[in-house]
Amino acid sequence: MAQSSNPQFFTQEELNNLKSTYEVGGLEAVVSLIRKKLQELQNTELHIAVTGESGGGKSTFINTMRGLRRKDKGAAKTGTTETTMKPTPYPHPNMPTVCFWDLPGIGTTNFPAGAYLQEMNLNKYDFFIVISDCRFRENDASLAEAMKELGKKFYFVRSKIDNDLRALQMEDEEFNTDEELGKIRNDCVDNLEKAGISSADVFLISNFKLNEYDFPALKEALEDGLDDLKKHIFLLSLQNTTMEIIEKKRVHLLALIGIIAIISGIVGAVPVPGLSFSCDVKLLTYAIIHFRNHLGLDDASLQRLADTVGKPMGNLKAVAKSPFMGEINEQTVERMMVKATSYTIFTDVIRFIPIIGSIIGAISSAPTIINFLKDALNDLTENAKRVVQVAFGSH
Ligand SMILES: Nc1nc2c(ncn2[C@@H]2O[C@H](COP(=O)(O)OP(=O)(O)O)[C@@H](O)[C@H]2O)c(=O)[nH]1
Ligand SMILES: [Mg+2]
Repeated sequence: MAQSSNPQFFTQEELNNLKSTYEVGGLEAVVSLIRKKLQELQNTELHIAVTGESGGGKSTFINTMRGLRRKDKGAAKTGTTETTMKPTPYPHPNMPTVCFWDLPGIGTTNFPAGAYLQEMNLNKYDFFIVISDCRFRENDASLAEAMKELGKKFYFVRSKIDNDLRALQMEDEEFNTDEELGKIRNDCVDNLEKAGISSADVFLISNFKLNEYDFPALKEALEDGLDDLKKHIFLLSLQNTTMEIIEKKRVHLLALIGIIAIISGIVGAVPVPGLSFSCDVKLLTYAIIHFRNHLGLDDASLQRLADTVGKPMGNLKAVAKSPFMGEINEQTVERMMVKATSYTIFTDVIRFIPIIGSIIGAISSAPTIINFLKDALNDLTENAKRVVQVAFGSH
């Protein structure tokens, strides 16, 4: 499947179809295709399987990836010894279509891979993460082999790196962190090779250090391994821990604006007082709330981030202030629309989907809608960046 750093909601085939539909049936005809795409995006699911020996850090990893701590509602219980082999789903709190599955001990000594794999519906998972806090064993490798046969991606994660480094520190104050990490990595790779998996990517992480060691690289690799719609929802599900993540989210949401402008400029449109065109205020309201939630600016996400970094939520909220952070409903959006100015330059919005450009050109309200949503998105992005600065900054 084609990989790209830019979001591409439409395949080339769909774009061609859009083009010919537009040429024959005009705006009305393409709207249903575009709606369908939006629906498809909403229905897209991502299932991430997390497996490995008991105690390796699966449950903690699943919580960390969802921005949860062990005491939070919906958190996976940590530090327990599994007695069940039933896969347990843990949906993302903000994006329930992204679901992590705890698959305890598949491929471990107690449950040899071969027989067990047969019984489980492993095909439904998009990729597999094998977590270990020590060496990867033969069973991890046989699991990987089975995944390869199914055509599934898998990633090896070596957890609890913070413990390894702490132990080294106690033994010897003078050590080179990179060198030591290199040794651990090589040891993992060697073990996997011995078990028959060559040139595996191993990510060294601490579940408690979100921006350290290979955690950022792991998130990037997981994202790179996904195609467009799944990539989109995975990215939006990530907790805002770095500026890069926020910037990527912005680009993905920006690409949605063209699609929203087409639908809200044509379907179910209501006239906005003071403006010379009609638009679907409901859809715009929905879009802004959607942007806000996925940029981690709703109260629940802010609270989770505050808890993650151990700072009062008030400190984070204090820097997230703008009209788009206030009450958003159809009335407030309508009022804001009236104040919005209309430009005609919005090439960055349509850059991702060239054919959409000519469709947008035929909608009189599109420039205003696009600009309005772009302003909202940029404003919210700035808020999100300020929040992350406070969360991970030294004050
Ligand atoms: N220091 C450290 N402890 C961890 C890390 N990940 C998990 N743990 C701890 O290891 C223990 C087992 O983790 P858990 O997630 O329950 O493992 P599971 O059995 O694979 O689900 C718990 O006490 C966790 O707090 C990590 O990255 N660093
Ligand atoms: Mg567990």
